[in-house]
Amino acid sequence: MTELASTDLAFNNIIDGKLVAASDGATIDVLSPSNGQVFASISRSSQLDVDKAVKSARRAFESGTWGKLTALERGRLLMKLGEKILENHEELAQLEALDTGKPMTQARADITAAARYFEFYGSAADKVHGETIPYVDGYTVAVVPEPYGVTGHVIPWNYPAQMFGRTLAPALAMGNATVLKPAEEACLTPVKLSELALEAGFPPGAINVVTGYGHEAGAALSEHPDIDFISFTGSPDVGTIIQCAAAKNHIGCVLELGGKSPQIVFADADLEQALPVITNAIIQNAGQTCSAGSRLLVQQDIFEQVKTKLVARFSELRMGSHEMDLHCGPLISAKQQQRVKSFVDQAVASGLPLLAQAQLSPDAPVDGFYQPAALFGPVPRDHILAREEVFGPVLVMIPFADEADAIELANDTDFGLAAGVWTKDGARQIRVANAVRGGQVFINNYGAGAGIELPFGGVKKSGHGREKGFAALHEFSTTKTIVINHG
Ligand code: TAP
Repeated sequence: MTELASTDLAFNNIIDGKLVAASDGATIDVLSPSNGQVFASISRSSQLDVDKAVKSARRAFESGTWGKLTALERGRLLMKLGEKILENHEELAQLEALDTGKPMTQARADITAAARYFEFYGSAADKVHGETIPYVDGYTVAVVPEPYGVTGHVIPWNYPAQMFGRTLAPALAMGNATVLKPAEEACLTPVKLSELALEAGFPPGAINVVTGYGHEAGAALSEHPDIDFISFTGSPDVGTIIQCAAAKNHIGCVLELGGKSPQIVFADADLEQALPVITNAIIQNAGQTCSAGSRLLVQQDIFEQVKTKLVARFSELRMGSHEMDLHCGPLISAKQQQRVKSFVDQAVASGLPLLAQAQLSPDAPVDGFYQPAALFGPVPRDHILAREEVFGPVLVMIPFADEADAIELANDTDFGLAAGVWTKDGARQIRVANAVRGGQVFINNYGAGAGIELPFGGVKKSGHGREKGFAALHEFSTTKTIVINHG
């Protein structure tokens, strides 16, 4: 991979195996969240650029270069890309941290995960088999998995490298040709990863990347009449737009739209085990994680005890630039920082107890988008802070009476992505896991979002469909039923 300088970087689209600027040469400045300074630029793609990318994907799919490869051949290419990511691990991690502001430790973990997606789906590509169905005498019926064709992918800014792997690897493993529109705030590693894919031997058109604004390039991609399926991760509002666009083209979509995930702590929980995990689940990536454990439901018998311990933890949290590698980095943008700050300010103004906040390191650059992690509690169940996705490092504590109350409270939300349950009672573990509505439930642990092998997605306003695990291979493919009359 070409060496990454830290200043004056210009990132192009990748269309048909070539690095190309936007057709009209338009660009967008890229800011470092750690210091608010411009350090790079990306292409501001238009409908024309998106159309070129979709046409390139269509050619790759229809031609022998990509569409006719065997599953084994595709799998080998994916695994080769996984190797290349690991070979360039540190450079990619530094770019990811610079672009998103996330601490270096988190950025390194993200690049490892990106590689793991290509390892996992590369080795799985030739293990998705069809089935035969016993039918009328004299007939044989085969059900064969098939790629959709051209898949569109719109991803957010919180984990660009991981999202690149999460959404593209299974689609490619199944033989689709892809067009990706990363978020304009953070799209540098997706561009670099696509360059690595070309080095790994992916043919032109298998992976196209068009950068730019959501309402321009993103809308052009999701509305394009020649895509066959679309995957979106981001806000519920844009999820609605994407689903409407998919409906107009009569294509399917998978939507992952965030959450307000509960961590349920019963009185018999092992707090030494639980509290570090619960803290990490809200401060990881400065709370900009769809599966952040943002609602802490605590049995009232131990509420004061948990509160005291968490106040101590939150008071010790430190915040700084990506290079300082502290507990939290900045938020992605001034807009996101203002959004989270306004939630916090309104909560304080409404009289909610702000129990503790993280401290900004005195060495942090002055113009970064920093917003301290905050702990509130007790928070009334109907307060906006208890109900809306803040997408920042804000944890709300809510007391509950007993198991039935905990389940009712956990489900009293528009969302249903993930949940954590902390109790030593085995029967209760199963009862609560069964009763909580969501895509993932963790008992005495919380690795939500992590685990490439584990199907991930939501119910209710958190979206539908599944990525990760073998479920994603089914999500990014369809089936054909072949009925043979042999007399
Ligand atoms: P979104 O607007 O949902 O952005 C997600 C992706 O959709 C980005 O690539 C965005 O592009 C694109 N997009 C925006 N408008 C589009 C359109 N009309 N058609 C097609 N694509 C479009 O999220 P945001 O504005 O960055 O953040 C707002 C809130 O969304 C956050 O505060 C948070 O609550 C939530 N959010 C959730 C998640 C997850 S993982 N669930 C991730 C990010 C944000 P551009 O960014 O380039 O405009």
